[in-house]
Amino acid sequence: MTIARTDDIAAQPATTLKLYELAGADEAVRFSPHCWKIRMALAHKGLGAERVAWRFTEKDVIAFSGQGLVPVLVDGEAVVSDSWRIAEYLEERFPHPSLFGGDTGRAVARFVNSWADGTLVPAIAKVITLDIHGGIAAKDRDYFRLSREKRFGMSLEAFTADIAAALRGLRQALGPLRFTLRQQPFICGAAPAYADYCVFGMMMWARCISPVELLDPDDPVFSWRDRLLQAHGGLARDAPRVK
Ligand SMILES: N[C@@H](CCC(=O)N[C@@H](CS)C(=O)NCC(=O)O)C(=O)O
Repeated sequence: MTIARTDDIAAQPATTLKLYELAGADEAVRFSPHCWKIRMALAHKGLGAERVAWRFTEKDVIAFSGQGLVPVLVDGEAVVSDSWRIAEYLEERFPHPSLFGGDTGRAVARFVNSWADGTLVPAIAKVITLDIHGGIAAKDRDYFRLSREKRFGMSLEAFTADIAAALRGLRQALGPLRFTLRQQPFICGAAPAYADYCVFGMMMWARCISPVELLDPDDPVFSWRDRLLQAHGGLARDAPRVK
């Protein structure tokens, strides 16, 4: 199956989709895990979108969405925020190929999304938070430091003080995924779908903004990540990373 790349707008059916994505100091570096879920979902459906770079402190730019986080998807008159809600919107508006494979698949994908957000985000944050601080626009740095130090209850430096221990914790947390991928190439079976993108978004978060390698090359999760890096014409493989 050939699926056009999200950023290859010329190859896409005419749509009015616009996706607001978190960008680093280099606006080509789009590192948000939740935005990556949607980039992969759009590619899965062969949809193009105008990708708008957005910075943490540009709350006014997305105020029209009624909240302050990205991704935000605009489809004509429709404005949708929150990656899970955007995935559901895309599934309804552009049913084929499916992101979920029906109601049961949607329910399981919701669990995988919650696991990624609830377990993997904090585990990876312990590895890459200082790299995020270094890779974002200068105007975002104070906001990022203050908001995250409040969230973590300690300085960014203290939070990321033991990266080796954080990597061990992450690799342990990936156990259920590792066991699954010993039996099948993707979380969703023979081919990737939204549950894969929920977890892969986490991997792209680190890959785009940090030089730290999260995975051991012998890990089945490493090979799975590699398959997704190549998917949809290498969209993720070719994505700009912080220098
Ligand atoms: N549950 C939301 C989370 C979105 C989210 O946390 N987005 C981050 C970027 S990864 C953001 O916009 N942060 C802005 C801020 O912290 O002010 C989703 O799945 O879309």
